[in-house]
Amino acid sequence: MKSRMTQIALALGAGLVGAALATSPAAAQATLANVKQKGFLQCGSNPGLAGFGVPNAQGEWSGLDVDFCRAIAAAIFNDPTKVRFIPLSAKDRFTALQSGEIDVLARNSTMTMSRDTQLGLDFPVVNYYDGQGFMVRKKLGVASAKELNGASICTQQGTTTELNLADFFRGNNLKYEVVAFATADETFKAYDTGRCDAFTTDASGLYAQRLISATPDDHLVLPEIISKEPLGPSVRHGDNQWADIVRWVHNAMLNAEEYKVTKANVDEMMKSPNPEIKRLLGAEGSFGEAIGLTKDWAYRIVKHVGNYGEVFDRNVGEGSPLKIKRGVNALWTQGGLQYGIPIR
Ligand SMILES: N[C@@H](CCC(=O)N[C@@H](CS)C(=O)NCC(=O)O)C(=O)O
Repeated sequence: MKSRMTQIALALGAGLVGAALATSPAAAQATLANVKQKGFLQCGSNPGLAGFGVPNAQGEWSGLDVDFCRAIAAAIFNDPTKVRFIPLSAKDRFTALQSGEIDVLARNSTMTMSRDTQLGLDFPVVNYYDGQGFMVRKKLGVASAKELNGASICTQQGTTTELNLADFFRGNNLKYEVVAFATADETFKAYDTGRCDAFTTDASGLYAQRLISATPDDHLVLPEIISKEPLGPSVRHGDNQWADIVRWVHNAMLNAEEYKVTKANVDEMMKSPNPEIKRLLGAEGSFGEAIGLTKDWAYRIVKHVGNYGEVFDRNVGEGSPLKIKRGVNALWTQGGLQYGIPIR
């Protein structure tokens, strides 16, 4: 049977959508012009994942992915509030991007080859390196995912999680029963109320869901990370200028962290003699104009939103309830994988 994702792609003729965008110059450069004309960015967001994307009771959104969209808005409009967050389920997210309902999808979405090449989409950067893990109740008496033979496992539909789960159990010759739901809320509630022996999702999601458990101390995260989940924003294939903007927004935030340019000191840093900082902040060169923006595009990002480290810390790191370590998301200078491409 064809996967749900392939069915969506075929149903929409996603390959054709991508090809049409790639060959029509008007459509190819349409997103930035369209966003400027609307006066705001439409950002496809997670409706309920603490640390990545979630609105509070007042309708104010927060999260690493939410801040990524604010950074794009800051770069374009010098105003991080010029964003509308569109809540999207895992199942509907790529269709919303293909159909033009949103300008960018920033919703803890794993870049995979089929998503990048068969859905008419592109993933310009990875803003969070993740991997899939398992959570169980301590009283189940299991210390490794390999002891889950015969277990029932709660997971979410339309995700890589479902597919990795099948690979892991098949690869280890274990039996399991999958219990899949449409939303994270339903999935975790089902597990939390005893419907499943285990709950599986991206490790970041395990941290986030544990926070809302009725009894957080009753649960244990198992040591295995069974997949690579490079999470990143995506755009429609064919609009290279828009993909460039998304790519360079992330790189600007990484370079700002590397050169210690922060929300608090960015004005001071405008006077820095360091040529890397001069190019980043637009004191030298015209890198912003080359992507359809202004000279001070990266200054605006850091001034309004902060550098990557600041955004990581307040949403998912030590400054947040999740307290996730930088780990592989540390800068390359600290032994991590986040490596800002040079602005020159
Ligand atoms: N990274 C995986 C999983 C993404 C995903 O949607 N995860 C769930 C579980 S943490 C989620 O964010 N759900 C939030 C919701 O639907 O409210 C993917 O791209 O397929």
